[in-house]
This record gives sequence, C-alpha cells and structure tokens, in this order.
Amino acid sequence: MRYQGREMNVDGRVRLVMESALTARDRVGVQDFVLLENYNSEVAFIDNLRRRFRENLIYTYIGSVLVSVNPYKDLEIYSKAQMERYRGVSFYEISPHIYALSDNTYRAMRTERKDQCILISGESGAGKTEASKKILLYYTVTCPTGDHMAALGERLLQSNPVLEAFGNAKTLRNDNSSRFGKYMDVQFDFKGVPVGGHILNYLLEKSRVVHQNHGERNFHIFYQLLEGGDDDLLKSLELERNPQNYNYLVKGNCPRISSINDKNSWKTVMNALLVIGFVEEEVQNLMNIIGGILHLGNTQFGEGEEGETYVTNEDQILTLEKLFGVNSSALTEAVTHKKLTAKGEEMISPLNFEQTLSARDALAKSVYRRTFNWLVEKINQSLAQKDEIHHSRKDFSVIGVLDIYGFEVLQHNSFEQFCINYCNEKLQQLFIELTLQYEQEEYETEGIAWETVQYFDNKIICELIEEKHKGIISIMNEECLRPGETCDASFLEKMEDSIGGHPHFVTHKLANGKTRRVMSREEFRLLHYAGEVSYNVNGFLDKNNDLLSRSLKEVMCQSDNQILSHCFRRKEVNDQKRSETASTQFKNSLMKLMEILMSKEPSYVRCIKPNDSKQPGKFDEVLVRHQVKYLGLMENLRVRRAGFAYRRRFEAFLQRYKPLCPETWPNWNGCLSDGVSTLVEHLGYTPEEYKLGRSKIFIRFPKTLFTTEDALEAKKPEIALILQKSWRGY
Ligand code: AD9
Ligand code: MG
Repeated sequence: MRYQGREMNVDGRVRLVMESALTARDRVGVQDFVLLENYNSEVAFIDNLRRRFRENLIYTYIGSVLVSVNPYKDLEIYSKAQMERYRGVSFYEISPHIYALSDNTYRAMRTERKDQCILISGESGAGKTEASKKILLYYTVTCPTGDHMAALGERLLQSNPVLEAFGNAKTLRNDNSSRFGKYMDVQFDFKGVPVGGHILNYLLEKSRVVHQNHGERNFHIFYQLLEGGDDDLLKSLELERNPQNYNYLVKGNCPRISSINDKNSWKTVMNALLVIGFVEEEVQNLMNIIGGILHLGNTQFGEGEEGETYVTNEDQILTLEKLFGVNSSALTEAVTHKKLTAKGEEMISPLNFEQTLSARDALAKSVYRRTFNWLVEKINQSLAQKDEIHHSRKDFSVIGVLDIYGFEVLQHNSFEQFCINYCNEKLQQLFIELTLQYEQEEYETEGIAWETVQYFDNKIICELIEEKHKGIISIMNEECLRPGETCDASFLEKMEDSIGGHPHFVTHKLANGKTRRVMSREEFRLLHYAGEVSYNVNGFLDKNNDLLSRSLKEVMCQSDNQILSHCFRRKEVNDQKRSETASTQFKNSLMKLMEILMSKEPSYVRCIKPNDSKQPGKFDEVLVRHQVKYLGLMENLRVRRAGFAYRRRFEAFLQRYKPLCPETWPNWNGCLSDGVSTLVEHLGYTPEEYKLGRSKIFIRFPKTLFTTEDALEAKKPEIALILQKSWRGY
C-alpha cells in the first residue's frame, strides 16, 4: 500500500514522498503521541521524540498539548508562507506546529467568545521565550488589522527586545535567559483585530545587578550600552567601553558571548524604544540610570579608625550626582550612615564597611528593579487601547501568553531559585488540575465512562511552601519580622522544628537526631516535582526583607531624573508601615496570576531541552527522559488515552472519511450521529473499537484509525480532487 507522507520538511516545505505507511511512520514517528501503539511505554515515547527530532520535526502533540523540543538551530518553518498554511486549518489536518496552536486558540476565542491563555513551561533554555515570540508574531502577521492597528502590532513585537535587554541575561543554562516572569495579554475586538496589549511582570532577579556567578553576565543592557552607545553618549555618561572596568560587570568574567552581538542588539533596542514611543529625554534619563549604576558599583570606601566608612573616590559620587540627579553629599551620607528614631528623636549612626557595601548594593538593585517596572508601565501605556469606547464596553476578548522563568537547579541555589521553582510548582499544579479536570469533563459531557489515572499531585509541595503559618514563606517572614537577633541559621532551625518531618523537606538533621553527612548545615533541600534542589539559606532573610534604608529613599525621591523621581515617591518615605516581604509579594502576585489563568481557556506548550551544551542535533536521552517525567507527559498521555486514543467531532469525522462508504458518499443527509454509525459499520469497526458520544466519536485503538487512514489513501486517486476542496473546510 502506498502512503503519501504529509510531514513538513527541513526547509519548511511539505514533503510529498510516496512510501509505505509503515516506513513513513517508522521514520518520522507519529505526530500525536496518542497514536503510539504502546502508549504506556516511556521508551516508545522518547523514541518517537527522537525520531522526529532527527527529522527536524520538533513539534508533537499529546492531544491538544504541544510538545516542543529546542532544535538549537534556525529552522525555516516560521515564514509568512508557513503561517498561511496554518490559517484556519484544523489541528489534525497538518503537521504539529506552534502556529497551529496559535491559530486554534485564536479561532476558539472567536467562535466560543471565551478568553484564552497559552501556558508555556519547561526548564531554563527549553525554548519558552522563543515560543512566546512565535505566537505573538503569528497574531501580528495573520490577524486582520485596521490601518491604525498595524502600529499596535509593531509595538507589541517591539516590546520584546526592550524587555529582553533589561530583563534577560546570559546564565550557564541559557545565553538569553529570562530573569523575570512575563504574562502578556493581547486584546482583540469583535472582528478579531488586535486592539491592545498589557504586560504583567513578575519578580525580576535583581541580585544579578550586583553579582553574577562565574560564566554568567549582568543584564544585557549594560553590555549593549558599552558596545553600541555612540561616543557622545558614553562621554556624557563618563563611561569607558571595556566592561571589565566595572565592578558590577566583572564577577562572571565573560563580558562577550559568541551567540550575542551586543552592538546590533543596542541598535535594535534603540529602534524599539522609538517605535514604542519613548522620547529622547526619556531614553537619556534611562541611560543615565544604567550608567549611574555602573558608577555606583565602582564607588569605593575606606574604613576610619572608629570603624566608620568614607568614600575614597569622590569623583564617582560627583558623576552620580549628575547621572542620578541627586545631591552628592546627601548620597554619601545616606550610603555610609543610618538614621534611627528612638523615643521620637532622630539619631544618625555610622555604618561599618560591610554595611556600607550592602547599602550601596541595595540601592543599585532597587534603582534597577524600579526602573524595570517603570519600563513595563511605559510599554503598557503604549499598548493600551486608545479607543475608549472599546474600553468601557469591554467588548473585547483576550489571549494571554505566559512565559516565565523555567525550573532551575544551579550549583549554588538561593532565594531567587527558591522563588523561581515555587512558581514552576504552581504552574505544574495548574496544569494537573486543568488537564485532568478538562478531560474528565469531556468524558462526562459526552456520556463516556471515565477511567481514573494515577498521577503525582504536587499540591503537597505547594502547600509546604505557601501554607499559612506552617509554610516556608510564613516561617521566613516570621524570622524577618521577629525583633531581636535573627539570622539565616535561626530560620533554618525554625524550619527544622516545624516542617522537619515533611516528606519533601530535608536538612542535615536526620529524624533519629543524627546528622546527614552529605549535607551542609546551611542547606535545606526540597524534593520538587521536577527534582531535588538544595538551597543555601545564606542571604535568604536579607533578600526577603528587601530593605532600602529610609535615608537612601529620601535622597532618591529628590532626584532630578524624572524616571527616578517617578520610581521613588515621598509617600513611601513618610509611610511608617513596613512593606510586605519579597516572598509575600511574590506569593500574592502568583495567586493573582493563577486566578487570571483559571478564568481563561488554557492551551499548553511543554518545552523540552535536548541537551545541556546548547548544540543542534544532539539528543541527550537521559536529560530528555528526566523532563518527560517531571513534566508529567506520560500521565498526560495516559489521561488523554484513558480508554480512547482519538476523538473527533462527528462532522469532521464524516467529512474526512465519507468517501469510504457508498451510503455516506458524496453526501449524507441524515443526522450526523447516524451518518457516523453507518460509516463505521460499513468499515467494520467492532463495538470495542469505538464509542459514540453526544457530539464526538471516540476511537479506542490507534490501529483502527491507521487502517481507516490507509483505506483513504488507497482511494485517494479517485477522490483527490474533491478531497482537496473539502479538507480545508473545517
Ligand atoms: V529561560 O527559562 O528564560 O532561561 P527559555 O525561555 O525556555 O529559557 P529560550 O526560549 O530563551 O529558552 O531558548 C534558548 C535558546 O534556544 C534560544 O536563545 C535559541 O537560541 C534556542 N531556541 C529555542 N527555541 C528555538 C526554536 N524554535 N528554533 C531555534 C531555538 N532555536
Ligand atoms: Mg525565557
């Protein structure tokens, strides 16, 4: 029997090779895992991924979930012509693609008038950010636009280079790693025209501004400015080109990377700022801040006889006066002293050398984080719907795209990794709840008996972290707020006392009072859904407290730099209330995010990283197996298959296979369910092979479908012309 392979080729063209169905399936695997004969076998699952990866077929479905393997090379599958191929075409008619998922989501939003969201997950470097950019590109290119809307599309796209410049950095895992979480809503009017956008950003890893691990870099923008900024700009900022001259850029010892061209990126970012609508003065103020942070890092201090500190390079402070627009002596005073209020009286006491350095770093981090938030705010203003009528009537629908930092295990894991991994736990929980819930509902609404599938529910880990009073965040907050001497060690002890026996929490202390030798006394280990991670508690409380002294806030809120004066408000200085800790703020923002996502119809992209060396063509089986496991893909497949490999709406099934039965060909005029019954009886389906629901046919074995597909192929010459017309119709 001949079979026409309809997979996409390396160069993006549809390959129309004639080969037997068996050979084609052997070579490129199945495009939907539900069609795997042995769907319980992890070996078969990974083998299918590998086959497809070798053929540059990086996308595969598990039902409606898209699995994507990072190719680490540019494939020509993202062109405009490719977008056209996917427009209005159903999932099953064409090779899996991120465009197919984008298109399906768009059509679901339009036909069902329900807000949608696309959740992209996977570990660092797996391809989440690239996927989110492809989705946005698809909408901006293929959606209908009015004249004035074209500019919005451009602004939506251009928000990416700006946010990546300020929020991404080279890490050991990824040369362009997102160091903040991003949820972006694209709003569409009733005609499906994109009319606005809005970005929510989550916890920027601001500690990177003052410290980078070996082999990592600070945020891209610092290097872009030094490489790409013109001579006049650098002169005005009193900067030299060599990044190695700046304390805040030398820690990682890798100023340049082959995969990144900072000079070109600078041009792209400057152009993007222009498109989004930043005016020259704002860009200058922005660069004053970036340059100012570098000067702040180079400020040096000496120690006096009484332990007090003083600035040894006054010229740096004078430059800062200019760039941050603040008074230099007030700044010096605020970095080297603290103000205390005792019995209603204000007292000033000097900081020691260490405290001064941390005050300086706290200022750099705070300035950067606030500037980043200001950038997002500005971008949001530019993306906001200009048409107030739209706004008031709320007659628009939304597609949200979530691209958040991936699960991270480093050699040294700290507060930042704790937050990142907590966030990934929450997303995994959502995935479990919604996919299972959705499947169950589908079987129920169709009146099909449902079979429960065992899976690991990570709720227990989420609770361990976030539960009120008992969770890690609560314990950490208590330690931060408790008066008297608290330190990271006492935080660890508190955790041991209250959650020591938890099955997902481990420290050096064993239950029998003995010590686990392999663990340091400064560590706790969490058994995350995606693997074990040991966190070093040093710095947890400081980072959670996230305090910037009142004196520094006072100086900054008097800044002449308009961005800084917007970021530091007098109200904050006067406010006596203690602000929420970093982990509480993060937890609350995640709760809100979950609510947003729950209110929408979700689609999923599960990204897989094929190797740790960022190489094309290399498929590291151990690494892939680990991800397949923790992403819960096998369970996902089992749930999807719970009895039935395949489901299709009656009209779609009938439309495709009606040529195989004289009674349904060329048209069936009766009710759809009877038409499908007549067709499958003619095809000889046995009652075990299928079930008819209320609007869909459920097919139990992939073999049944393959046989039907093959029969259709055999008949193809006869029906080719008619089929070509009808295939695109649903
Ligand atoms: V992190 O959690 O932000 O550290 P991501 O976002 O999952 O991570 P990213 O999308 O940045 O990873 O992908 C990492 C790199 O892989 C990219 O910079 C590209 O070089 C490469 N990549 C990812 N997806 C594709 C693709 N579809 N085609 C080609 C890709 N290259
Ligand atoms: Mg990313």
